[in-house]
Amino acid sequence: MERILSDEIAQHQGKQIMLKGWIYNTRIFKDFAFVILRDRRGLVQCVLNKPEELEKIKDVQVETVIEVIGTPIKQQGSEENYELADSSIKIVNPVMEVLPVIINKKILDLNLDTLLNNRPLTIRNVKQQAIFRIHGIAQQAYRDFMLSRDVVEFFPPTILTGSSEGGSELFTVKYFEKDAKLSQSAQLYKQICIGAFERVFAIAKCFRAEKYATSRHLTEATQYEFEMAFVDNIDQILDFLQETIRFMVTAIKTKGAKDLKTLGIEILDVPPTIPKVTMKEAQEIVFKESDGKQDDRLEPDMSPEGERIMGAWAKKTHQSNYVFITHYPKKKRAFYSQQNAEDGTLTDSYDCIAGGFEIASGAIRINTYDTLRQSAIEKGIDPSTIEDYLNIFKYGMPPHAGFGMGVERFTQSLLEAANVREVTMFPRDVNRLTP
Ligand code: AMO
Repeated sequence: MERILSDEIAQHQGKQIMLKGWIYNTRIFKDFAFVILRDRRGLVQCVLNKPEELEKIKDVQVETVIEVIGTPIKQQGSEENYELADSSIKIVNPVMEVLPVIINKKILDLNLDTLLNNRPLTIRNVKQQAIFRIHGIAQQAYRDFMLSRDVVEFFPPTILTGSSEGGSELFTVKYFEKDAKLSQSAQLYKQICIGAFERVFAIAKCFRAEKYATSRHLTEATQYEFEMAFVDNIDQILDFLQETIRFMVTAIKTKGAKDLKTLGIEILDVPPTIPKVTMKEAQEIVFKESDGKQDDRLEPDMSPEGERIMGAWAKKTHQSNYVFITHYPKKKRAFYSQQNAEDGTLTDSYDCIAGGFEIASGAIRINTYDTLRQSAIEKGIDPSTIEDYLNIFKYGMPPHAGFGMGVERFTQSLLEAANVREVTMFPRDVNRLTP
């Protein structure tokens, strides 16, 4: 008999069908029992009333793999819900030990460490599944949007010889007789690629040896990478980022509607124009919005609290989950960021803040060899470690810009998760390398 999925049973009313899945729960009475079966589409109640069937489930535990044959009928008192009547059950693979955590509840009552330590099991929880389906829909939407805009997907390497972002946040790995570095981003490769394709994107892993145990930092993260040629102003690239986000949010609201309902989350539409302010303006807003309590006006960067306040400000004044902040100081941005023409201490750079923290970052890039090489040296990068990248700037690189958006942080902001690890299936951080 062909297997039917849980959300298809209404179409088979009155006919015998087979379901396959896991025992979500059982309720055993004297003459009958309910077995709730979970499959990838949801839950179905199966009614067992033959003594030999009741015997089979006497000692089974939840998460046992089962096959059930029965007849779909409308549940008593319900117009929409169907159950499987007169069911017979086959135990395909019994559970061997008592589960270390209870997962068949709507809301998992576990602290984050327990949730993550038991991830192979806790992903089976219905709400947890919804999170990761949405995470997948977001990535599919990013890819769909990029392809619809004539952007070529490329696949950057992750084992490199040096730094792409500067700083000391690099993992070193033994590479035969040499040491190699794990990629901090696809930055250098996406820039190289625009010389051929003009517009490229990737969904690429990045590794950051950051010892921050914050709610936003992973040591292994993923980025929505993008780079585009013949762009020399911030508005043009931020318009593109705005449309990327809009497309993704719309796709998630449509394709992820069922999962969002399971999670009880309503997502705001992206407004026609995402608010855009310079870093200096943002610091003034933060000062005013906090009644002078948060004063970053003399700081060279946005503080986490400042970002939080900007997120709240965007929501309050523009009904937007997103705000762009532009023109960060040169000393805080990576070597490839173009210096601002009017104020040499600033760069033509930008971040996107969503719901109170940074989810994306980018800049118009330096596109001349000498300036780029000099900028790398000033930031402490040995030019010989990025020679192949630097050399391509001798051979005709157009003005270009791009962005990197955190894949996990995007989902975190969308689902309003307090911690990025909640939306990362198997997170890696300073304290965690398993499961
Ligand atoms: P940046 O270093 O700001 O810029 O990274 C871009 C985005 O990637 C995400 N991200 C992280 N997410 C989780 N844990 C981390 N440790 C982590 N580090 C970064 C963030 C961040 O906004 N090459 C540039 C981008 C560009 O200019 O195109 C870059 O990597 O959401």
